[in-house]
Amino acid sequence: MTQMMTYEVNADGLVGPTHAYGGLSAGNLASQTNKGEVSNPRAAVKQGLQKMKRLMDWGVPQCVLPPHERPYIGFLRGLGFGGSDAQVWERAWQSAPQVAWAASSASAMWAANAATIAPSVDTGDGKLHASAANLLTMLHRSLEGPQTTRALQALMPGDRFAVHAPLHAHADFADEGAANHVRLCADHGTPGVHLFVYGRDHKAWDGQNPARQTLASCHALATRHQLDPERVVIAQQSRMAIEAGAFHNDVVCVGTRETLFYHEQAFENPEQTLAALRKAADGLFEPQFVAVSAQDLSLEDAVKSYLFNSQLLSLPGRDGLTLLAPTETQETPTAYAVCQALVAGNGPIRHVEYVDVRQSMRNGGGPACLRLRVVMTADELAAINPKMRLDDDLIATLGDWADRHYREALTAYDLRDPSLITETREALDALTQILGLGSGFYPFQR
Ligand code: SUG
Repeated sequence: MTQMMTYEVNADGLVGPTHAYGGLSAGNLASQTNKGEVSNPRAAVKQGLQKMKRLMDWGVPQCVLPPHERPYIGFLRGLGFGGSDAQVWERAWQSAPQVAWAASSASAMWAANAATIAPSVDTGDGKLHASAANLLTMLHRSLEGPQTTRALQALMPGDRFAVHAPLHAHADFADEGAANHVRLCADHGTPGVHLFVYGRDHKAWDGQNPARQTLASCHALATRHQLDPERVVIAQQSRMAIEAGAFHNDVVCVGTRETLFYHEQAFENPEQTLAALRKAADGLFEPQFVAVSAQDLSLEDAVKSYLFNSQLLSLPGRDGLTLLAPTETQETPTAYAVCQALVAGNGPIRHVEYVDVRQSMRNGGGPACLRLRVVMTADELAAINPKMRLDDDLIATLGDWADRHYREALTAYDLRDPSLITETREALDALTQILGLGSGFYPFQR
């Protein structure tokens, strides 16, 4: 039997025009440290595009997910702010600045939190399943789910895709998407093992930093995606990692194909987790575990360098896996030493390259946060919205679009400027055409 070509498609979130440093995420050290800094939206969107181009040039099918409508005036109206759009905006800033900050956040750029994906080879009904995340824990992120669902439907139209709305909006089902999920497999097109990682169960959480992903949501995702229970592993993230600033598991762990690359303090019960993965992979493949010890890299340096928030890629024409790490990894001596050792050794990770996504990193979003991986067969890939797939023309068009519509710098004061409302809507209207998103894609267009 000839096996159909299958691809690990990457869909990156396009950084929105209101990219800013609001200090909105408790437990995310970069977000807290850089609160109030001046941001550079144009540089940010360009850094993202450069990264996407790098993957595209490596032969990875690369798609783009549109930013959401921000400032989100409709959300503020729902909270009772009235008058013209400009008045709504001004009143929100006056009486509830934290809510106004949330309504302006460009956080949908972190596509690893957009959804959890199950490739069709793994699902009971043979469809590719995608569940938009509810992101309930942080106010600014809780606004994303419905628009993300629309974006995923625009990317993956038709019956072969099952795009689900976010899980029920209750704290027990708090879900942060693929940032807490890893799929391992022999080859993208063969059946895989799904590792779901949760921070807390239904009991009260007594940690300092919020644990965002729940056990119940992991179960619910595995069930609605019709995964084989024998190929599912649900593991607890270590409390220590969360308290050290790993607000998502992808800050301390990344995996692809047979390989899981992780910090030894990533899981609450590491031996149990590895044994469960071995068992779930039995008969499919031999998992390769690449652990980094706390002695070689403290959790503190793991969080500072974002080593594990790299993209781990199996690239056409290259032996072994390639790690695309943030520049901060190169600049953190301990993390850089780990990378040097990987390349010098004969483990599964043979290449390490670096990418500058500093604008995103200052909010705690590394290379892996910016992308959602969607394993697709050739037929599925042929069925996606072609206008959301990156090629050199689209890169150039989006670069021009950003030059036209994005500000070079944005301060907290600039965010309050009511002209930002029209400015961002013009940008998104133009983008709707470029990406073929259909009519009424954004709330303000309806
Ligand atoms: O949810 N930062 C995001 C970063 C998300 C990173 N994603 C992954 N690890 N996959 C978050 O904490 C900060 C926004 C601000 O402070 O303005 C923020 O939302």
